[in-house]
Amino acid sequence: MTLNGKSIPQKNIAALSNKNDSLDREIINKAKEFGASLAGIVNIEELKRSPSHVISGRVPKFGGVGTKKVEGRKPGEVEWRDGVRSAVVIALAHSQKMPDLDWWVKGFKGGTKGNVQLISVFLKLAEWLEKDKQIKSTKIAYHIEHGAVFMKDAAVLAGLGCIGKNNMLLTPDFGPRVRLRVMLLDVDLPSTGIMNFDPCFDCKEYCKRACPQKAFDKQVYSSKEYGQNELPGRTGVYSRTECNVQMEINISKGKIVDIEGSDEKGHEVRYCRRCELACPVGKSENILT
Ligand code: B12
Repeated sequence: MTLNGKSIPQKNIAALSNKNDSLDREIINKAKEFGASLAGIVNIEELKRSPSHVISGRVPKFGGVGTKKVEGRKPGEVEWRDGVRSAVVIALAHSQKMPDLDWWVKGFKGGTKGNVQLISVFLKLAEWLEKDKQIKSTKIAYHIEHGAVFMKDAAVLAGLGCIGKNNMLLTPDFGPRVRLRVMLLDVDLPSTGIMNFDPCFDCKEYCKRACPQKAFDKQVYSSKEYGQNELPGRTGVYSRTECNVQMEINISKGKIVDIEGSDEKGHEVRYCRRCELACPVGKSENILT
């Protein structure tokens, strides 16, 4: 195990954690105490080898919603920082009963109310890690071009759930109705581990049928072409270009609203969640379409 790039003597590793709890458990419990619905740990070397990180530089370039133009950075290419060994992945439940958690407001710091909550969990966790455990953490962005990692892969390796046929992270308790955030650590922890969970196995694929743009109707990527079996939509049937058409429609239907906690106004967008809300996995609040 290393800390701040230096290896720590075995006896000090024990001192980092409580008598009865391993360090990873302690971090996970703290993240939940600070407001995360789910939390886990992913090892960075493992994350680098995960499907999205391996494929992202090879799939056709995408400059749609969820990407940023940054000088000197290729779209969708992750930049790995030195000294980073593991990461904490957290999820916040975005229940259908609280749709405003997901509404994106241009001009509102954090973008959505849900994201503000995720950021606040990491602010508290970073402080606790530094003070109580002398562990350095690095808060990272949402957009890959601003320094993020592919969060769904991180969440799967951290044991939060699996990738469903709707191409989203599915969790046992909340289905796909969660939003994610990742914070990097300089301590070398193992991944919490992949969960044995596949609710899509014999599902009637409500998600795919719910898509207004038929984004799951064609084979877009193949294992033969990309040399890996874990593809967008699991088998390569998810088209982000088609999905993005719907996102652009949602943007065009956005409206000007007051920004909470300020005198400013912003443009509010309610992005499509049809493939997500149609999923029967998780709590009983779902709509089956
Ligand atoms: C860019 C982006 C978009 C773009 C492009 C999406 C894309 N998939 O290419 C657009 C605008 C279209 C989009 C749409 C949506 N997005 Co988006 N998006 C992102 C962003 C910033 C990067 C995603 C990306 O580029 N992936 C790379 C592409 C190449 O891979 P992929 O299509 O995801 O497919 C990979 C996985 O399926 C994986 N995989 C498949 N099987 C397996 C098995 C294992 C074991 C593992 C480890 C991995 C794995 O491998 C595939 C690659 O080969 C992330 C945030 C982040 N930093 O990660 C949010 C994110 C993925 N989006 C999210 C959401 C919620 C949405 C939408 C529902 C819109 C909305 N209301 O917010 C839709 C859902 C689309 C869908 N069904 O996938 C959430 C997903 C939460 C969840 N529960 O999964 C994220 C994580 C953001 C967040 N705040 O939490 N998004």
